[in-house]
Order: sequence, then C-alpha cells, then structure tokens
Amino acid sequence: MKNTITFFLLLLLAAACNLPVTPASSGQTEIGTIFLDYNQETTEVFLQVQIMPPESADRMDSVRVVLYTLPDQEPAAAFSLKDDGTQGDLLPGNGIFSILAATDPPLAFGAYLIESTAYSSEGTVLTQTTTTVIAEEFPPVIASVDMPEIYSLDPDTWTDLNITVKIDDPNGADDIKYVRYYINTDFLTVDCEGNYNDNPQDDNYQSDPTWQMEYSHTDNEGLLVYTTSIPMRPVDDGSGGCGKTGIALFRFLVKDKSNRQDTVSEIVLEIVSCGDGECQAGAEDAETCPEDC
Ligand SMILES: [Ca+2]
Ligand SMILES: [Ca+2]
Ligand SMILES: [Ca+2]
Repeated sequence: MKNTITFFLLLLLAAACNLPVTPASSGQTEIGTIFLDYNQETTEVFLQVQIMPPESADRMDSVRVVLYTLPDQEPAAAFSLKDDGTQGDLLPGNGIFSILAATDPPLAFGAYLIESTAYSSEGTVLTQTTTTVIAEEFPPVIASVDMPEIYSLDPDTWTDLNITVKIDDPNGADDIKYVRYYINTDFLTVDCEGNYNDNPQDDNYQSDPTWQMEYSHTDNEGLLVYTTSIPMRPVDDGSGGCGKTGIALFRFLVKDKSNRQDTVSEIVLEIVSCGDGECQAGAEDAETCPEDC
C-alpha cells in the first residue's frame, strides 16, 4: 500500500496528463499501472510500468514497452525500462520500471496502443496493453481584451468595471491554469485632494492571487471567454474614502497547464469622475452624469 501511495505521488510529480490503467488486485505477479507522458518540446517520453506486488519485481529481468500507432497498429517506438534508479527511474527496487528518453523521430500526435511486456528470470512473460492519446499542446494566446478606455466614477455609489478577455488555446479551457490581471496604479491620484505620485513607474504592475478572471464560456469562434468585475469606489464612498482618478494601466496574463503563457500590457484605462465639472465624452453624458454634462 505504501508503495502504491508513493507511486501515485510520483505520478503527480511527473505532471501526468495520461490516465493510468487501474491495477487489478490479486496475489499473482502482474503488470499494474502503465503511465506515459510525452513532452513535445524535448520529444522526451517518460514511461512507468508498475509490477505488482512490488516484492515480486526483483524476479523481473526486464520490462519492455512498444508503442503502436492507432488505428493501423504500426510500431512507432520501443523502450527498455529499468527499476534501478537510472534513466529516469525515480526510486530503485520499488517495482516501478521507468525510462526517460528522447524519441527520434519525435512521436506523431495521435492515438497509441501501449504494449508492456515483463520478462521474469524464471521465463514467465507478462503482457498488458492500454491506449493513450498524445495531443498537441498549443500555447495560449490573448486574442482580445474588452474593457472601456474611459470610466466615470459615480458620485456616491459603488459601480462595476466589467472586463472580458478572450483566449485562443485549442487545448480548451481545461488546459488553462489561470487568467490573471495586474494593475499599475502609479498614475492615479494618491489622495482625495487630487495629488499624484511624484515618481510613477511604467512597469509597477501589482497583482494578487485572487485577481483571477473567471471562465464564462467558449464563443462560436472557439475562443475561451473570461470575465471579471472590479468594484469601483465612488467619488465619495460616504465614509471618508474616494475613488482614485487618472490613468490605470492593466496587464493580463494567461498560463496553461504546460506553463506556456501570454501577456498583454499597457492597456490604458482613464478613470474620471462625475462631479469634476468636466463632461468626459465616451464615459459621461446627460443621462449618466447630468452634473457635468
Ligand atoms: Ca523504480
Ligand atoms: Ca495549451
Ligand atoms: Ca466628469
């Protein structure tokens, strides 16, 4: 049991993207979980084959894995796995045979049959097969950011700044780790008297783990739509606070599960206020701010 737990911890460490075969439970020596991960950047295959129970693994001379393309079942690559702590095997003698090796030529994307064969010193041969799909991993791209260019703070009521970001990643929303926003407030007022920071920095973007956008839906062009609403303090919040005005700079970052990312920066939001005596076109009109317009 302890080894099983260790194995699954190792699976997690290996950034698994392929489902293991659930091992059957019986007293006989058998092949349990087969795990394959393929890194398309390095063309490395990481393979693990579990011999069960682990005590019987030392009777195994060797474990060999052959990958066949599906559906035509042409052999694509073959590997000899070890349980001695070398060639990517994380723990020696634990019944998990492994190999980490570059494939040349690289594996084509598609479905594979994984045939695993274990040869014991007594001449026994165990075979187990499973299938997997090696899917191409695409980097996420920020396709668009939709937010106002100018925003008018309400005189006395909190309002919402709504932002929509569209992500292009053919691997789908399941592959997106997060879409996060950052704000540079250096060019906003620092107090309610309208004073500004005297040393603003162009790149002083701040974020917070909670500043994540929420997946909404996938649009009809296949883009992943993420949204957020940022509460905007009014000109006078009734308890001595005031919404800051000036220029806020926004940055958006998307990261997927293979840690590829895309960023857009310097999205400018001009924050103005209703009640500053100026009717800011595009943000205020006679209806939304009769005070200024
Ligand atoms: Ca091992
Ligand atoms: Ca992706
Ligand atoms: Ca105004």
